[in-house]
Amino acid sequence: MSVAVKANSRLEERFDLWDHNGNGVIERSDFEQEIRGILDRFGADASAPGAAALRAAYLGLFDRLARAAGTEELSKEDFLRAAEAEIVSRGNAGFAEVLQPTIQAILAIADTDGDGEISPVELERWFAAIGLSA
Ligand SMILES: [Ca+2]
Ligand SMILES: [Ca+2]
Repeated sequence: MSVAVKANSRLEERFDLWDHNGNGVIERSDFEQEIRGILDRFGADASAPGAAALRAAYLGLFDRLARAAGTEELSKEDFLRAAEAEIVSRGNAGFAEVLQPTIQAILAIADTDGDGEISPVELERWFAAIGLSA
């Protein structure tokens, strides 16, 4: 299996995870739900430290993908095309610029004991929050 095909099937899985309401398109409300899910999972609410940054990072990611796709209701095809253009085709730079802010925002919230490190328990909770099994 080529790297491109592998990246594509992972993106397809990501699409299904992000389409929280299962209506076949990714829209802003799906990202809002993702943000709430992450906060819930870590027992945080919208006023928790880091919650605003998480929200900004996720909605920034949505805006970027929506802009690249030219629609605020991304079909799977739209999503794959936008992710390819914004992230995959740009390699490390695309990853760093597009995904790193959301990962950093989650890390800040995932570090529930505030020791500056992510413990195995915190990591497991984080993966569960974004729909990955441990
Ligand atoms: Ca949806
Ligand atoms: Ca920690």
